[in-house]
Amino acid sequence: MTDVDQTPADGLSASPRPADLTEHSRTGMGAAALQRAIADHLRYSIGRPAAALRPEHYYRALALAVRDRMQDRRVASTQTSLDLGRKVTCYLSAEFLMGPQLGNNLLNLRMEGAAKTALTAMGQNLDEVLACEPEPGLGNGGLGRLAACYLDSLATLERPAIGYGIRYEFGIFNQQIQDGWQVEKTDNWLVNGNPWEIAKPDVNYLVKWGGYAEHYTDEAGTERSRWVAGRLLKGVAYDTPVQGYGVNTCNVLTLWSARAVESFALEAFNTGDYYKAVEDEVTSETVTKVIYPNDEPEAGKRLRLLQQHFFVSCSLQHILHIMDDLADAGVRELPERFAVQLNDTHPAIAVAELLRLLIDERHLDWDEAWDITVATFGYTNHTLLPEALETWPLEMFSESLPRHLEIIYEINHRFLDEVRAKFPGDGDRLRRMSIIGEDGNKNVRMAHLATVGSHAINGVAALHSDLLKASVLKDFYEMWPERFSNKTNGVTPRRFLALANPGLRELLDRTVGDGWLTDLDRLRGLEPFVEDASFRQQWRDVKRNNKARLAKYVLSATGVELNPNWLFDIQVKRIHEYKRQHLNVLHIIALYHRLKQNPELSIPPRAFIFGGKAAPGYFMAKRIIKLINSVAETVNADPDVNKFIKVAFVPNFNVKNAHLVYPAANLSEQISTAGKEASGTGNMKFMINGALTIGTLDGANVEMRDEVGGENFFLFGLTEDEVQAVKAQGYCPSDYVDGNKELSAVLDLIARGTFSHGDTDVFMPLVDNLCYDDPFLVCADYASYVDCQDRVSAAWLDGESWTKMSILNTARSGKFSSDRAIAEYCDDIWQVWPLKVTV
Ligand code: 26Q
Repeated sequence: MTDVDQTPADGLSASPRPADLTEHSRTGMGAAALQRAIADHLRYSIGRPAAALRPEHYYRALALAVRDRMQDRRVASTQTSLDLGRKVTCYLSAEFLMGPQLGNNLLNLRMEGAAKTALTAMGQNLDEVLACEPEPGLGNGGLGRLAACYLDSLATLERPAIGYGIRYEFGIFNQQIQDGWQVEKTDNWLVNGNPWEIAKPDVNYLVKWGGYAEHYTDEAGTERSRWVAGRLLKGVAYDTPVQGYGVNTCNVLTLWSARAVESFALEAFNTGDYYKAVEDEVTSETVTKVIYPNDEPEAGKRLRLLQQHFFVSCSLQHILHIMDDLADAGVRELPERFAVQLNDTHPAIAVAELLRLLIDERHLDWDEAWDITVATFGYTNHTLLPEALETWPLEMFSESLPRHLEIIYEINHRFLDEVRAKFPGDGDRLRRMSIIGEDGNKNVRMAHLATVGSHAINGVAALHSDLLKASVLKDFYEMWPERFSNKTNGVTPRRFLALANPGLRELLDRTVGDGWLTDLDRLRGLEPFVEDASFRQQWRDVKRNNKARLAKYVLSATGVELNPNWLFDIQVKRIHEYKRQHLNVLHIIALYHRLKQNPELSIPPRAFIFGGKAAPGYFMAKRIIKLINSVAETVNADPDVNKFIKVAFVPNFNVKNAHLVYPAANLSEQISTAGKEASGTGNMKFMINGALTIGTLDGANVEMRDEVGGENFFLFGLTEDEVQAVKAQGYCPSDYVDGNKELSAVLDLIARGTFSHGDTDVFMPLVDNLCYDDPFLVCADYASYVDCQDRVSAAWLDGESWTKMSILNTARSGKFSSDRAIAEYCDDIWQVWPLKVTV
């Protein structure tokens, strides 16, 4: 924690009121004003008698007081960008995994000291109050958290921005572990209200669905189309302020919530089936009820398409509404005023929706509307996995969005003409590039729609962007090479270093000064201290405390006791076969096997820690969780082995407990099959917190290794090229199993029921999958992985050398700040520039 800051920090101006003890209680940045504000909110907003106040009431009161302080900056930020006619980034994302807000907002306002002082004076403890905040789990994992990191960086870099998304009433399910299995519980994050959001019932838009498209000739004799909806919904805005660090810029996250439409509005609107629409009123609100998990086998759900269309339509209508209010610009200036980024294909329907709004509702002609659309949108791709590329069955699409389908046909027609002109006589290319897929049943390919409708397309790590250009979007790259670029992901050091790791924050402040928090490259200043033995001891002390903090949490959450002196080896991320948590488990079982075979054996002790959710319908992923817990149960209870290894599965991995996890790692597991993980961002969160990585040449691991140096990174496994080659030769996992005694023994232990009380059925599907199919080359990479882990153990024995490598990982992690990533997006794609806000 930094010193108690009673006065506003540099860059954060206070309101034009006396900045002393008489500071205004809505805006004053000092402890005294804040204490008065908390007292006011306890009385006037929460309305509880003093005797009935508990920490959660202080949480809400403090949150409201902090929100008040952001509100002045929020209003000033919008006003400044509108007045000066500055371009704004709109980040469209079906997910924003924001994490708890109070600690982060106090940090960014530089009010942590004031909050501590104020609460202490009121007999409360800040940490206890912070712990009361529920997790707003409006995302699945990497993609949603990336959107949240990018909002933090946009505000910190003083770039005007709006995040647009969905206000899910229920966030991602809470994971419980029962008898080793994942059990899903609904996440009712709004039960006690949400102090951060401001409902804006007057900011609302109508959204159509179903029905049919109609063609007519207007009074001037022009042929036009209109959409006669089968159903109408209303979207209402909820605004959450997003405060930049140490600046006055406070941007906004606007999330849309679905409502039934009042019947007068139904009449005013030309709906196809009025009575059906009225009946549907009760179900309107289900549209934003719950977030869909990724990796669901049955992903093509109509409600999911409705969610996407709903939030996209509201957001675009809102943007056009702002354009209408501008005195100095018409809708034709849209690309000069707004850059709209599509976070994966989930909002890709925006391409057709913007055209519809411009052509059908504003009567622009096609060419004009098309040029505006392409100049406005950018598209970020987050996956190469063919099964994860979004497509919608044509029939469902035409029933749901009939006018959009017509528009997509027109886009496709004109686009394929262009392809024909550039590559004459290449019918195969036309089939490959068409927005309408004909593979099996006809479908709409959302990645093709997003690509054709955008002037800029990017991948999320260098390797991923290269593979994108060489595989799924190869034809498009050949058509428009200048539209493609790479934007390697980043993470915000405010949340994932300063907030999550206060011990390291303090050490860094003392060592390199506090500028690193907004200029992460300054961590390079740590490099000379690598040779300073007393600094290394301080570094170890910080890590040791973080490990003790995590051990305490793991004990309370699982009953497993971990020794903070052991090597903490951690893999936290969504459970997926391509991420290969089972490869990690095979290594643990190999150690178990060695220790059981050889009672004399002594190995450096390690705690293996896992965390992550599986999609509820993902059979294999759920079995991997069961295997981890079963191995944990067996290993932890066996005195022959539990002196050397222990295993824990942290239930319900989320942003809140991630704060405890990343800072406690000695070793970060980034072991996906090369070519499968687009980037990864957890890998970066571990690195900035001083963990060493064991990893494949996949996603951003490649660039992390380039930055830190191969000598400070544990590399193993096939490269992407080698993976392709092995597959081309007809990969046969049993060759690898038969050729490796230890691997055979390990698989045999699982199959024989060693970890399942003799049950030979429960893990059979997993073992069979590895032996006969192994789509992610676990067996092919096994030997290389286990060898590498032996090198890790050897390296751990030299504590001084390990510490040096740990320091260098943090020192050389500057590239992976989301500030660097956002600066690249702003400079290369969005043309959105810094804007100083004064309040
Ligand atoms: C799609 C259709 C229906 C229901 C759900 C979905 C859905 C939802 C979320 C599909 C995918 C996601 C999330 C994907 C994701 O998190 N991808 C990750 O993005 C990170 C940020 O770029 C990368 O670092 C990871 O490599 C990538 O896996």
